[in-house]
Amino acid sequence: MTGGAHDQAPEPKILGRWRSPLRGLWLTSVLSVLLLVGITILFVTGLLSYAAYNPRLGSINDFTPGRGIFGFYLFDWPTRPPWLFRLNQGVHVTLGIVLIPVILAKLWSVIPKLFVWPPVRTPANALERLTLLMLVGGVLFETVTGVLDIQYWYVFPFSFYTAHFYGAWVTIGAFAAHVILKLPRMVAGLRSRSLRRELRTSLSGTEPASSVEDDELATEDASEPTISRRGLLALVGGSSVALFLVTAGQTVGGAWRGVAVLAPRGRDYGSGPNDFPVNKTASYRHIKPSEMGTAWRLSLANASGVVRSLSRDELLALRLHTYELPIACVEGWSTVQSWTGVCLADLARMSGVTAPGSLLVESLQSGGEFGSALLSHDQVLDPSSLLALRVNGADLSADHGYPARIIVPASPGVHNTKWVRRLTFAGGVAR
Ligand SMILES: Nc1nc2c(c(=O)[nH]1)N[C@H]1C(S)=C(S)[C@@H](COP(=O)(O)O)O[C@H]1N2
Ligand SMILES: [Mo]
Repeated sequence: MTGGAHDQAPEPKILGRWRSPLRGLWLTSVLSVLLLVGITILFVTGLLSYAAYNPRLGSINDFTPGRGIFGFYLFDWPTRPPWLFRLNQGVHVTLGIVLIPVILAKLWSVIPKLFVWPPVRTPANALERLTLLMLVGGVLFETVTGVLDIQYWYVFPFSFYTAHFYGAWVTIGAFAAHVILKLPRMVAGLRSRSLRRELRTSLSGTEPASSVEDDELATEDASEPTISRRGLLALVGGSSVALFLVTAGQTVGGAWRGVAVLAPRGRDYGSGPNDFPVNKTASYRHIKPSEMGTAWRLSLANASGVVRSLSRDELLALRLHTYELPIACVEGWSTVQSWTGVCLADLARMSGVTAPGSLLVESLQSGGEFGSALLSHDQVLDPSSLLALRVNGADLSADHGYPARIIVPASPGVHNTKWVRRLTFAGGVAR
């Protein structure tokens, strides 16, 4: 052992005055367990969300540069059950929001440790500090970009998808290292006090952490408590519940939608069959009324070019099907509606393709995001995948994609392209 470097290391000092008697290993450990479970779920649902875009089909679906090995787990996103993406994304977005008070409380509980001076004392300690920096920075970055995105404040000078994706991998790498380093202490921390007893202890009975917890997280010269541990946990839990109540309505729907005040597209849209959230309106996407009028034609194409051109009336004369299917936006809101239209599989057949592969959907939209999408072979062949013409018994409204839009079960909202102009089916062509 060459303990030299360690022996000469100066005693670490804490900058600033943090004297809460609640701060200690037990409190930090309780908050850590919540984050251990929560962040793991966020990571898994986040990866699934990325897979749901079917990025392997081509750069139209995903423009993340150099995805490389980070795409190792990708698979063809299924079409069943139809609520799969709705559930995944509802959990991802709602949980991300609900965890914000827990993250803040956790940072509060360890803040003296973040301001230890000198910041780096030994090589091992330097590594620990680096993972900590990546973890705290990563969690804050993912939370801030996520919240800004679902509030439609696209203020970042970079692509949200790319940034949130790489941010997630940085965060999870640091998270894994942190868990490996701290798990034994977390378990010890949880054992240092009884949760049941703390939940029965009021302010007058609250003793400083340093009396029980043998750890540098506890303050030596602690001040008198102004809140009990139970009070602090209630404050954090209460904030999380409040956030849940004002967000979850955008996924759960029904009467809840009215209280989803934090969900910008979760509220009411007047009345009538087209009364459900609109992501981007026709005018926002510069779709001219003349383009959606009687001159509109749907082009059916295969590898050798356009083979058929159909008016809306001709489409309405084909065999129509009606299904209850969700639109589930990546930003967390979702809604189930009753769609009527032509099966994509029937249109594939009409395009002359014998064994349909993928499908390129193009809309009237020129420029901006989500004007086109690539659907997989399974998505084309699912019997309830539709080119929808009507919703809830009425014609689609202009904002919901008139004259025709895509509705594919379990797919992310971005792939439910509105104002469709051309469908190009890949696959063998009968001669
Ligand atoms: N052409 C086009 N289609 C589009 C979009 C778009 O911006 N342009 N937005 C997509 C997104 S992100 C979602 S969530 C759904 C929302 O459909 P809605 O506005 O009818 O509710 O439409 C999808 N279809
Ligand atoms: Mo969306």
